[in-house]
Amino acid sequence: MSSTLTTIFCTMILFVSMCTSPESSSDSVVITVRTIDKYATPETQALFENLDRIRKDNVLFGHQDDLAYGVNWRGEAGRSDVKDVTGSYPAVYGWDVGWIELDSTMNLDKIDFDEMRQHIIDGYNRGGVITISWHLNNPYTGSSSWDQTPTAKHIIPGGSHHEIFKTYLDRLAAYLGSLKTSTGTSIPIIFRPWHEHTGTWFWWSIDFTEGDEYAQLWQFTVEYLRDEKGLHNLLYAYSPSNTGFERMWEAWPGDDYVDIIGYDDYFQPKTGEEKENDIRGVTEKLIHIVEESEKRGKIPAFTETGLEALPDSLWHTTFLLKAMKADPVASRIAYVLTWRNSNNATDRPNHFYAPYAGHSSAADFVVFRNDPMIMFEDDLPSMYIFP
Ligand code: BMA
Repeated sequence: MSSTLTTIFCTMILFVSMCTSPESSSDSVVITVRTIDKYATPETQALFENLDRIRKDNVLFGHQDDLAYGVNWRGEAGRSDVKDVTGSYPAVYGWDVGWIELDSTMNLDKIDFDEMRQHIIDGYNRGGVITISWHLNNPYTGSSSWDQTPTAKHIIPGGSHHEIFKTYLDRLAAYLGSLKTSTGTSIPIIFRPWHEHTGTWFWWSIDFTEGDEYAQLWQFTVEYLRDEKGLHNLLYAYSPSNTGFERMWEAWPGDDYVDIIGYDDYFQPKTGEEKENDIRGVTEKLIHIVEESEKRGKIPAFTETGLEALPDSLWHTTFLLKAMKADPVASRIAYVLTWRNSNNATDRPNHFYAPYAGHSSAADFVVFRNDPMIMFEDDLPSMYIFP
């Protein structure tokens, strides 16, 4: 397609009569497509626009694996540690599809994929936002995500293991495509692949790639899922780590391949000036994320964070909220996601990031939840109808 035609095509407009506001003078409103997928479903585009609108005043709170298990329970319908403490589910639900590439029935943290699908449908039906990460195994060595063998060059187009990698993407695509409501609506997903690549622990780290191999891996993933597999329910989130944060643009896949820009950052318990230094570090990084996102027409987010086991019982207000509120630019992120509450009996003990009922940080978490800037699920407007 010629570049002029592409430009015309890419500024395609949608006429969405069902979204007409009472003030509209005609039956239709005109909406410019701002997602990288020009064929993104109306619900997916609405999610993008709503996140962009809401972030000016609010930050959505999210939690990983929230509905599947908590510190002291597993597989109880309707339960959530976050809801036990605050009365509301989180506004954002994080899930991980690691092992879907192996055709496994459960993910790497032992969540059955059929159950995960039902949790995703339930969260969406209640108005929540869904984000999915992918701790996939290494298609070159067969080892886990934490393998450090240089691999990208073997799986991008032309690489010896490209076809194997494509089977991984086929299985991923089948699952992402199966996330639909009972009436057949594809559930919009913030898909966050190849995360923390500025760190050194995953096989897709930029430390184990050369030249533009990481960008090629990202671009191929988007093009395969979107253009080859025809998935139009995805927003793509880019999330480097705090480690190597200054290298986040080295491997940038390009503005045409990313909808959401964030970063992942975890903390140690600290007090006094050391704690204040960490807070300043977060605020500065969020400012960078917000400024770059706004410049590029993207949505900024704090894609993963947490203090493991919350030994600082005031962490949510005196660290997380403080860091986001310390600067008006930093506070313009759309959401913050804290990591999972691993089950004490069946999984990793003391590996949790949200308070559970009875934990010493529960009271502070309620104060955090009641802050006017923070949104939980019961604060959300309709995220899937155009604003
Ligand atoms: C990590 C830990 C692991 C888990 C992985 C994927 O940060 O929580 O226990 O397997 O995420 O969810």
